[in-house]
Amino acid sequence: MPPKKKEEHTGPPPLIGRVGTNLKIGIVGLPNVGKSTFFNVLTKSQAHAENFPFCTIDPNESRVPVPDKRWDFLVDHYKPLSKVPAFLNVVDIAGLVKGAHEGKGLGNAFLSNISACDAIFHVVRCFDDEEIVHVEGDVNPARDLEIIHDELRLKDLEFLKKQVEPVEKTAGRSSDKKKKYEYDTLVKVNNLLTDQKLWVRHGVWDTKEIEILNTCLFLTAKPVIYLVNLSEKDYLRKKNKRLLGIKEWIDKNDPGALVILFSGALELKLTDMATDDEKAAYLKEINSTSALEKIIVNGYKALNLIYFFTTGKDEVKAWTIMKGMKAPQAAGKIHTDFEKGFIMAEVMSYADFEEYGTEVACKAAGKYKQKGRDYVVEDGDIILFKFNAGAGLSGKKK
Ligand SMILES: Nc1nc2c(ncn2[C@@H]2O[C@H](COP(=O)(O)OP(=O)(O)OP(=O)(O)O)[C@@H](O)[C@H]2O)c(=O)[nH]1
Ligand SMILES: [Mg+2]
Repeated sequence: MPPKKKEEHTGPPPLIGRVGTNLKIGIVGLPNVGKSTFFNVLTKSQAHAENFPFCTIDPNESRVPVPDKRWDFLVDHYKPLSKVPAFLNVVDIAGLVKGAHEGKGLGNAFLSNISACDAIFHVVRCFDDEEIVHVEGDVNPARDLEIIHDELRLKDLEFLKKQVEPVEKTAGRSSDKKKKYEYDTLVKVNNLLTDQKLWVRHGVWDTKEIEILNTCLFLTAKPVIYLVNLSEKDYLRKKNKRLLGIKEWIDKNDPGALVILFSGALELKLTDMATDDEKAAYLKEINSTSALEKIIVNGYKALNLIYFFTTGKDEVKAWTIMKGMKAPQAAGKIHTDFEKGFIMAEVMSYADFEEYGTEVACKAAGKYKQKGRDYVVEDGDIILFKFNAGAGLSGKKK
């Protein structure tokens, strides 16, 4: 079992992974498990989804609005001309088979597609259907989880070897402490992946080690959300004889990971319905809900992204930023001038706005706060930036 992570930092922990706000989550799994079908219902796209393994070759990329009742409330309140929610970028990737790290199936091409993503939706088949070919011959989700888990680990090991060789040659002789530290970190990665058969994400790393990891962007450093694809019937009753095996596998190999049950068949049926009313009536009839909202919201969170709002009659917009970003950098998402000329951020929390009903009422209650350069923006903040628009002019922008 992976060791518990120990807290080594007083501030927010450094993040493993790419820095940026245009991050993506990739859909990964064995061939023919319903990845493209899921991608299509999620992003309302039309990627090829057929009953043969390796139907997908080139990755399909799309984005889906992040559902949020707070954004709905603000839109309803301001009735703006333009409405822009936050988006989750999703990539549908080719299926992966045992031995892919050695080039089996579509092999390495698709592994580099995973490398270009920042988190993983791991789709595992738990539905029975004689018609739908399973590359391993039968439905066994715990085995399939292990195959994917292992392939990504083995691919990282192969990549690691290439990284270690040049460093190994110089680290021993060099007095360069940085090189030595890099070498030690890579050896630690090697031990974790080989001896303990764990993922990089399960290691305990200090800030300096994370800096080194972030130059490598290992596949096994990426956060994973497990999506279990059930038949409609099993999804409704939340039962399937293989769910226990999945739970045991997760508890052993990725304890605490988020597992979401969904039904590709049900989601497809809902997507094919002509109107929202028809959908709502069907969901009422079967006394269930779609799993897509939960999947999107958690996919976005897995990328370590949050958003703040700018509001007004012209526009209500959610601006994606990385967790932990400070006010000037957040302002820079709107325009680089906002960051350069940053004076202050006037901030209301969404909860206060909802409670007091208007900006004026928030001000009267002391809930409208002026924040400086060191303010760490929180998810759902409603912000008005004040900035110096050059040549001594002062400007502000919602
Ligand atoms: N019964 C059932 N069939 C499904 C479900 N999801 C997908 N399928 C079918 O399974 C076949 C494969 O689906 P895809 O979505 O193309 O699978 P994929 O994982 O993208 O496959 P590759 O691109 O080959 O890796 C298609 O014939 C789908 O109609 C499901 O939830 N239930
Ligand atoms: Mg596909």
